[in-house]
Amino acid sequence: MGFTCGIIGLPNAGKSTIFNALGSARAEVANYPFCTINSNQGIVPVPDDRLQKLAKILRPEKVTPTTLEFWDIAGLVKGASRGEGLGNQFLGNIRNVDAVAHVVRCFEAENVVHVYGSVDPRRDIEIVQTELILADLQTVEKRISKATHQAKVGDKKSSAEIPFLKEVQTCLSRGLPAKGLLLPEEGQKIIHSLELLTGKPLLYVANVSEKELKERRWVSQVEALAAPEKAQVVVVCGDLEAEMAELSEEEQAEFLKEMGLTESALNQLIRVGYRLLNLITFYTTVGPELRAWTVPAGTRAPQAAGKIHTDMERGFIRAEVISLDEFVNTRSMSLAREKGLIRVEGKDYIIQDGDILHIRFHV
Ligand SMILES: Nc1nc2c(ncn2[C@@H]2O[C@H](COP(=O)(O)OP(=O)(O)O)[C@@H](O)[C@H]2O)c(=O)[nH]1
Ligand SMILES: [Mg+2]
Repeated sequence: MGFTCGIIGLPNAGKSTIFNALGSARAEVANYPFCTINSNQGIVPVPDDRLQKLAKILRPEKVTPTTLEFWDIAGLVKGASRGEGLGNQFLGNIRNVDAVAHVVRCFEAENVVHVYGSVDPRRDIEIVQTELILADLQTVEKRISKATHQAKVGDKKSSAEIPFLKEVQTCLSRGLPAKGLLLPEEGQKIIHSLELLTGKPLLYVANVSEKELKERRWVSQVEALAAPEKAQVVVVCGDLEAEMAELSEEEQAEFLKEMGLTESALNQLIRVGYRLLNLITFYTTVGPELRAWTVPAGTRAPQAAGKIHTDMERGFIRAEVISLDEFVNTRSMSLAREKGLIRVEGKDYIIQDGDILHIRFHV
């Protein structure tokens, strides 16, 4: 199962430009190509300093990073929640992603029309958010009427749901996203089952010109709107990143140095997107391959083993675990073993970010 981040925003915000340029973000993870599933779905390697550190010590034949999938979701305009433009297709696609990257236009360009006439991040964000909220309101209201009907014929579960649903309805009618709502676990579960668009983790991508990169006139507007939602803002210079995508790896590094940057904004976007999903990374070093794997925080050892191979979950015996930091300090597995740094963990062990695992299993 892959984790997906949907790129949304108004037309001509630079979504496709950023999506296409994501292919160049492989700079830090050599030899792992951007893989296009189709024109608007692509898989990118997640930049990972720790993996590079491990590779330097272990010198494996092959290094495989973990990946994140991006979707370039087209078609949001005012009225999308009522099916305007590509509204229905848009809503269907965004329902299927795990997190959302909202691209906001913060660049002026005479040759690129703005559907609403001018650069105005505040207005643009509001338009997009309003459509998402309206779509969610429809979802909740449908569920309320269904639950009310079932409660009338004596369904206790449905009548218990109604107060929570009403709370979500009130929140959305006030123009607020569902994810800000604090409900008890029972309520959270109901919300989760509704798959609300405004319940998904979200980050903003401010697509800027080189001029705006220095001035931050519009970026500061995006930041001001993001702050109360505790959402991250990644500043990307879309056309610059697209130019960079054409360069070789060495040229890219040189280019970044000239700009006074340490990494491409797209790498940052991938990193932030990954963090947003509440995922952790563990590593395996079996045979010639060093590999990073992704699981949701809170995953237990057998299920993590199941990511590698279903047989490993079924026949799970135990996991031998060392944290990446401890391994990097010792620099050798056999030395780590001698020092007793490798722990033996059972099926209830919860995987920690940065664990290096060796799974023992029956075949
Ligand atoms: N000047 C400038 N143009 C950009 C930038 N990002 C995208 N564009 C241009 O804006 C137009 C629309 O971009 P596109 O990525 O197709 O927007 P989308 O509709 O959101 O997918 C294209 O002609 C891009 O070349 C940018 O940062 N600066
Ligand atoms: Mg596009």
